[in-house]
Amino acid sequence: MKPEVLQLNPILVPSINEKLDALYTMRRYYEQEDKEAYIREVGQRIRGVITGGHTGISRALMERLPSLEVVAVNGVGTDAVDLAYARQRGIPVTGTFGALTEDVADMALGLLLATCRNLCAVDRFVRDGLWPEFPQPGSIPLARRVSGMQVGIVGMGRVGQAVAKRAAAFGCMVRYTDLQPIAGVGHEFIPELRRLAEASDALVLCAAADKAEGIIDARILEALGKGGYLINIARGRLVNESDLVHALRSGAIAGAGLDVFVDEPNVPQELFAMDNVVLQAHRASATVESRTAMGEMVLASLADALAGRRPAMSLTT
Ligand code: 8YV
Repeated sequence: MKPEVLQLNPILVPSINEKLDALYTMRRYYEQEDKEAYIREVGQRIRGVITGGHTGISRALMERLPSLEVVAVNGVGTDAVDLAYARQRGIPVTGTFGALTEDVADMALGLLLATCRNLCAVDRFVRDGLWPEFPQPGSIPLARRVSGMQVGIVGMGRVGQAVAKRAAAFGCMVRYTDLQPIAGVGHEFIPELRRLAEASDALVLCAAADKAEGIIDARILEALGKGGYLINIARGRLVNESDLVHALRSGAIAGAGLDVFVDEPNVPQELFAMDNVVLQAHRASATVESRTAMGEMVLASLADALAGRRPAMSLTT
């Protein structure tokens, strides 16, 4: 009998789904109308869970899966999983570490460029047929140069380092903060986030959310200043969103490029009318290449755990 695996989020790569279906009895939770009844029906037999980084799994749901042997997160953020509880039960919680680094860093640079150079606002201006109507050069405000900016990276893990590499290639001066200096990183380490914000034209958030919830608030945005930009490709809850809306509205910062939000898929409505804000829908790892590599890592984690081996990407065992 094939092991039963509960899948909390869809995977968009057909080859990965084919492999999952060949190896396991897939229980696609996200397709169920009555999730409660579904867990009553299949919960006892579930040996593996696949979930997304943002979705994670609640402790309450894990408690209803007595045969659970592995939680494979199809992502790198494990902040939505109760790791201490998993550890207590001896359940490996795995991530897809390294699989999405380059794409997430590309998105950070894409958002920085799009925000500073007004790419989306000007795209709308052209599409809406406004250029012939307002052909004067002054109809579109001048943009902000990205090359040579002072870039502050918050969280110098794999993604932070990949962002640093790209920013340096644009001639940017890179500084960073983290819980401690990161070995092998040559950029200047600034322990206090506020000082980093003061020294930066753009802050790029690359930190895990579990130890950093709400760290970007009015005080930090004020330190970033009127000419400053905030880029977030990590987690929405790193930011106090109402402080951010207020800072953008009052001109306390110059703009923001955001891929992630506190209450996805709900985005603060106030941002929709702001041309100095570029919005994405949690898309940083959403390439065929990353999602295929991530899916392969999920498959490897399930295979190891269900064969009684410790998965290489386990954080809890
Ligand atoms: C993914 C993420 O969108 O890696 C993470 O933690 O949030 C994202 O890259 C998500 O995990 C896909 O399911």
